[in-house]
Amino acid sequence: MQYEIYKGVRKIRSKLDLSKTLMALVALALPAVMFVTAGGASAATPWNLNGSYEIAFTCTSGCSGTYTHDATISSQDSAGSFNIAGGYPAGGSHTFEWSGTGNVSGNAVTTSVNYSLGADSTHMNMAGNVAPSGTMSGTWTDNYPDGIGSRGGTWATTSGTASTTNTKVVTAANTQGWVFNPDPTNATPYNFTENQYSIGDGSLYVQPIGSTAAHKFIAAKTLGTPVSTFESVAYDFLIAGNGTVADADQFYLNVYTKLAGSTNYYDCRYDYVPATGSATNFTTATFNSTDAPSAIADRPDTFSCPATLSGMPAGSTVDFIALNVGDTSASDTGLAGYFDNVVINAADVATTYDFELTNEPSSKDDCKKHGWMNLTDNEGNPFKNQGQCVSYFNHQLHGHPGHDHGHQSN
Ligand SMILES: [Ca+2]
Repeated sequence: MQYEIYKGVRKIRSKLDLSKTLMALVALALPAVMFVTAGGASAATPWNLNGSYEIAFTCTSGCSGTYTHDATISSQDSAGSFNIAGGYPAGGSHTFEWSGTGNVSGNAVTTSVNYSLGADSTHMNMAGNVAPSGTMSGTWTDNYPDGIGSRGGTWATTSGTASTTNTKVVTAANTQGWVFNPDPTNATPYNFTENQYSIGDGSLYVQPIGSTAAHKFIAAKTLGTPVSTFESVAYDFLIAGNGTVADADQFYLNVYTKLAGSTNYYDCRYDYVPATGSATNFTTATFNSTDAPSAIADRPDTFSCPATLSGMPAGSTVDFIALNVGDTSASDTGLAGYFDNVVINAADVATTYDFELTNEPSSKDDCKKHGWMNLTDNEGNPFKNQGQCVSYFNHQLHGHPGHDHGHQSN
């Protein structure tokens, strides 16, 4: 399993490298400012690693076993450099501790730390990658014991995820371009809720599907992104209602593509179906443009769809994506579920869509520069203007220290 994740990351890396080469070629024909973006040595990354993690270190050379450490990453700067400190056992009274620095560039992560407790004189290096969902994994080496040994193995985060530097909060008041139930004739009711979440403190709840076979749920997002820069889609889902783990395949993704200049609804539709899911915890489904899809919808015309999304000809675009619950069969009746943390990776930018019941201002400044348009009160209601947003912050949040901020129920 770990190998599969790593292999997936490697696929993304090679795709990134290819797109950078393409960007460099394009840059030759563009003004000099483009060279700075494409050829600069700066460590552009879509990821913000600051946060708390648990990391499982598996020893494969010079030792054996898996040891889960806790770790805190802080102070990531614009060059991608950060501080990292951790220890073993995770969450307990440490018998081993280490600290040092690291860097994230693109999806690549490196760290260099020294032990300060339990393994004096030991230095450890880690190298790995951030997966589209924000989990991280890679390999490590150290010089235990006494600074002269040689050990190594693999590591993977088991708790905590990197966030993207570009997170959009999706609420009923501001859907950030998402369209829910675009076809009203087969719609299934939904609502935003704080009963479950994988990031933030809310998610989107798809209510139990009705007994009409055509009923299902669709969440669509228009993209218009060139296929050549499209890398991956990841999303978290939780099976609910009368669903079981066998219903993971009912929480699937469609990617609708168009050929250059096409006036068709779509030319090739790539379908991606999760292999596993859970009715107790959120499961992350990740699909890369180079992955073989579960199915391809090919129009009955002279163009034959390539085997993978990434194989679409130059000039093709990803017109939109759709997250689904249900396959319009009678067996969908009673199936429900949750979505959260949709991460779309394109053109080296990862955008996180965080589904939430509310998106309250945390300062007066949040309301300014049209910020109020993205925000809500503690019931998810939008503001009418900047003044109402500022007033809400002053009176409902800031002025009443004991007031319920909407994150707990009274
Ligand atoms: Ca959320």
